[in-house]
Amino acid sequence: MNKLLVLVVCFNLLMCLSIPDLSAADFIYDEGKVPSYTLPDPLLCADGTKVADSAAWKNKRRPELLKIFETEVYGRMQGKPAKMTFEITSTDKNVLGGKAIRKEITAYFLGTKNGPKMNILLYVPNEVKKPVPAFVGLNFEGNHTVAKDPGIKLADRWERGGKEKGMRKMPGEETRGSASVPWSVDMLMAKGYALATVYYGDLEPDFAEGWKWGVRGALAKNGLDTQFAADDGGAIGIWAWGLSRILDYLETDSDIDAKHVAVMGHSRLGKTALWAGATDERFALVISNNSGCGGAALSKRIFGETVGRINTVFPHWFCGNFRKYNENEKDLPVDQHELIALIAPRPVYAASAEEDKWADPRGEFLSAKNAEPVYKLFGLEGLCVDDMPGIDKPVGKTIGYHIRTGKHAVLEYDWEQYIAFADRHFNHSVGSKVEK
Ligand code: GTR
Repeated sequence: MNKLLVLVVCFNLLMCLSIPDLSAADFIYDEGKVPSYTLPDPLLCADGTKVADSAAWKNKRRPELLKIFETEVYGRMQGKPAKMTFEITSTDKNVLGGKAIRKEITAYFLGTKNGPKMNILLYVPNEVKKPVPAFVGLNFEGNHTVAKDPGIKLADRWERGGKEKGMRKMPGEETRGSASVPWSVDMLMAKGYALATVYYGDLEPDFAEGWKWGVRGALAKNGLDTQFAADDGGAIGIWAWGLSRILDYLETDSDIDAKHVAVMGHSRLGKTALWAGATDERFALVISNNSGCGGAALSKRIFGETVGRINTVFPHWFCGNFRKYNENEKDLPVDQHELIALIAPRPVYAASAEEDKWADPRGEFLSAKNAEPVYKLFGLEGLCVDDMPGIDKPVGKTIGYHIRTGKHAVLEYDWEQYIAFADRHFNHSVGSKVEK
C-alpha cells in the first residue's frame, strides 16, 4: 500500500470512530452541571390513565408511544414494498478457512434491476445444525470491509469520508477486511451465529442531501423534487427500514432461524438498530453499542451531545419535527428510555464505553434502568441493579448493560457479551463457553 492510500484508510477509520472536535466548554461533561429534569412516565397514557398490565401496554400505550416517536423523533416508517424481489448473486460453501458459507443477495426494492437496491452479505457457520440464529447489522464502510475474504464483492456506492458528495467509487481492495474487529465474524461463526450485513450507504449516503442518491429519493412520489413533511422519516428511518428488509430476506432462507434474529448497531447505526427493534417486532433481540444521543442516551440530561447539536451537524438523520427540541429538550414529550421500553418484552442490551463521554454512558444506563417498569408488566427482570456497574462488569437479565474500558468503538469484548446474552435468551450454545 502506498503512503497516500494508508492516509486515506486512516482518515476513513477516524471518521468512523472519532468524537467530533468540540470545545468541552460548549457541552456538559460534568455530572454536577446536568440540569434537573423529569422523565416522562412510560406507563402514563395520553388520557391520564396508568397502564396496569401487559395487555394495556400492548394494545393501548405502546401504539400511542410509537406514534409519538414517529411524529416527533425519527419520522414515519414506510412498509415493506409489495414488489420487492431477492436475487442470490453468489454462494460459496467453503470460505473463512472452511468455517462458513458465504452468500451475497441483492434486494431489489421495486422488483426491477435498475431500481433502488441493497447488497446483503450473509455468512452462515458451516459446522452446526441448520437453521441457525443470526445477527443483523448495517456496516459503515462496505460489505468487503467486514472480513478479509477475497470473495466479497466490493461496495460500489458512495464512499464514506470521501470529499465529493454523491456517487463516488469506494477505495477498493485496500480496505478489504478493515472492519474485521467490529464485526468479529470468526467469533460469530465459532459460536454458531449467522451474520447478515449491508453497507448503510446502499440505503442512503450519510450527508444532508444524501437522500437524493438513496432509497428515500427513489421511493418518494415526487422524486428529487420532494419536499419532506415534518414527520417524514430521515436517514435513520430508512437505514432502520433496510434492516427490516434484511430480515424479510432471512425469513426466506432455510439456513436461518428467523425467529431468533438479533439486530445490532454501533453509534449512529446503534440508534438505527434501536429504532428498527422498536418498530419491527420480528427482531427477537436488540443491541445498541455506544449509540448516544438519539439512541440509548437520555436527551433531557443534555450531557455530551445535545438534540440541537445533532440536528445541526446531521440535519438528515431525524424528522423535521425533532428540531423543535433543539436547545429545548425539556419539551420533548418522550425520552429514550421509552424507546427501549418499546422493545419489551424482547431482550435489549445497551453498551457504553468509559471514554465515550460524548455518548453519555450514564444517560445510556439510566435509559435502560427507566425502561424496567415496562418489562415488569411482563414479569421480566431488567438490569437487576440500581446503580451503574463498574467498568467491564456486565449486568442484567432481560435488559443487559455494560460500560467497558476504552473508546467509542465495537471491540471483541463487546461481541463476547452480546453473544453470551443472545445464547442465554435464544437458549443457544455452540463452541467453548464465553464468560457470562
Ligand atoms: C458522531 C455523532 C454521534 C454518533 C457518532 C457516530 O459524530 O455526534 O451521534 O452517532 O458520530 O455515529 O460515529
